[in-house]
Amino acid sequence: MDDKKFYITTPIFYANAELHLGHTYTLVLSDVLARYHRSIGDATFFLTGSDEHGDKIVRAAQKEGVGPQAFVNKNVESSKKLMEKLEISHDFFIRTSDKEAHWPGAQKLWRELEAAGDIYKGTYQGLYCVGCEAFITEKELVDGKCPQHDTAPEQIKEENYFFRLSKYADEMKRLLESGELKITPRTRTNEMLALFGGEGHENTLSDISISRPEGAIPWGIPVPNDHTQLMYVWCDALSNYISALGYGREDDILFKTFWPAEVQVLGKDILRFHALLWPALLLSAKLPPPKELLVHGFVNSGGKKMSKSLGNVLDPHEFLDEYGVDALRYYLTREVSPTEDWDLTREKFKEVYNANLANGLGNLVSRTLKMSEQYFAGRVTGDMASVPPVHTRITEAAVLGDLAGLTIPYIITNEILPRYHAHMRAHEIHKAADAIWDLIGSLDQFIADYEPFKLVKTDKDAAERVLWGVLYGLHEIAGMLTPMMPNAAAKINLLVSVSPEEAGGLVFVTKVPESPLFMRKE
Ligand code: ME8
Repeated sequence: MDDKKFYITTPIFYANAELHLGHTYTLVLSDVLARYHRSIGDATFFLTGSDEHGDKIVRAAQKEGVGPQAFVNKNVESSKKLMEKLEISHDFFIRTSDKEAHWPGAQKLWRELEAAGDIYKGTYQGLYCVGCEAFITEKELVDGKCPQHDTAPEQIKEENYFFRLSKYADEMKRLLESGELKITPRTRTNEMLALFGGEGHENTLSDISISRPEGAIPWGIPVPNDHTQLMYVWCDALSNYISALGYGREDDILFKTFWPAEVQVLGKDILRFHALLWPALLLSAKLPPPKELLVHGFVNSGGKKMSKSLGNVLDPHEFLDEYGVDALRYYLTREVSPTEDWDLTREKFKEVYNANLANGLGNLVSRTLKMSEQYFAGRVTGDMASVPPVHTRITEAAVLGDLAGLTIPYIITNEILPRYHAHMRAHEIHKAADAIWDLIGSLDQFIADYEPFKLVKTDKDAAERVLWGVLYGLHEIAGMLTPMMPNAAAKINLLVSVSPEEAGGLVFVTKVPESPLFMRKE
């Protein structure tokens, strides 16, 4: 990975309804990575946005009895509000209906494909799933329905422009096999490679239709030089990743700086478009493909993919309002595996909140700060060398193993931080978070070993050395928490500030919070 720049994108979400917990997951995962890369000094650009054209939008708008533009405006407004509440730190929000920011790039991409000889006119006859905004084959149907949307596709016959996807089959296969276009997790690469034709047709991809007659979907970007046709919504949508950087506009400095993307985050539902169509469009336009696609699993609800069309969505606002942004970001970062499917229940959320936030982190912060205030008037002086070693073998933090004889600063420097950074760089944010909670466990253990609340009566200096070790740990925890829980991290930093001491040590100046960081939920 190029350490100097970091361009990360989320899919642009359909502006046909409010965002639910599935989208929230993509946003939080991407935001943690963007914030992490900013924190290590990478020039970072984080893009998200909304996909506003196509059948699906037009039909949803009609249902509400408003025009498509007014309809998407309303949904975009609420998406942006949600993102604000979630503390998503995107640098730009691209909208495909934006004629200035997006259309020039989308149309330039089209012209490049044309110039490469990769666009031709043909007739499409077959099935179309409006939910997917994609042509679908008989083979893919389950009981005559699209398995993702549980709806029957429509039969259509139209005159369209086609893109010569077949021409890029060899090169695409090479990109995937060599890892030049990396897909995380690796198993998804194999899934994509399996799509390159069947037996006896080893290296084929079929050409695909990339426009629709204006009459069929009267809401989209006109094909350059043929206004009877509109760009197919996926072709329009995928180009957002470069149009947002200024591709096709006069000022394309961001494009020149940031493309290709280091990571494009997406759910497994739209991998094909990103692993096959998108790189082929880029190759045709003589642009490099993204470096990595980070593909996550589904958030399920009642055992099925959470989705607007299935009507089983959980509203992120519910969790934000009841537990706060830190708790939701915590859950999405640490309690789920990015590559698998998972089911969210309110019970599990509460249980984890109480165990790891109200008790784990919250309790450690509050008792440490109380001791600091009570015994040392909120000023604890010390240095790394004087922190005593952990006594007990830490059995709970299995990954850390036997820590007896090691000091907290040693454990942080040699165990916790290297693990944290390695996992963040590998986009394993749940494992990076585990490293933080292992440290929380170690600090709890360290307090249990020395009982500073008793020690202070017999040896105040020794108690100060112990407390200094815990505060040092909390300070490091705040640093590591910043990408995943920026708000909680900022609060801890306000409560535990550092000022250098002349003797080469550090003084932790602490305050007792007015209310607990995480109130226990009964
Ligand atoms: O597909 N679990 O938009 P979309 C996890 N506009 N992630 C989920 C999810 C779930 N249950 N539901 C949605 C589109 N997502 C196109 C994308 S990009 C050029 C165009 C997340 O609103 C996940 O990231 O249907 C998934 O890939 C994306 O939202 C689909 O959002």
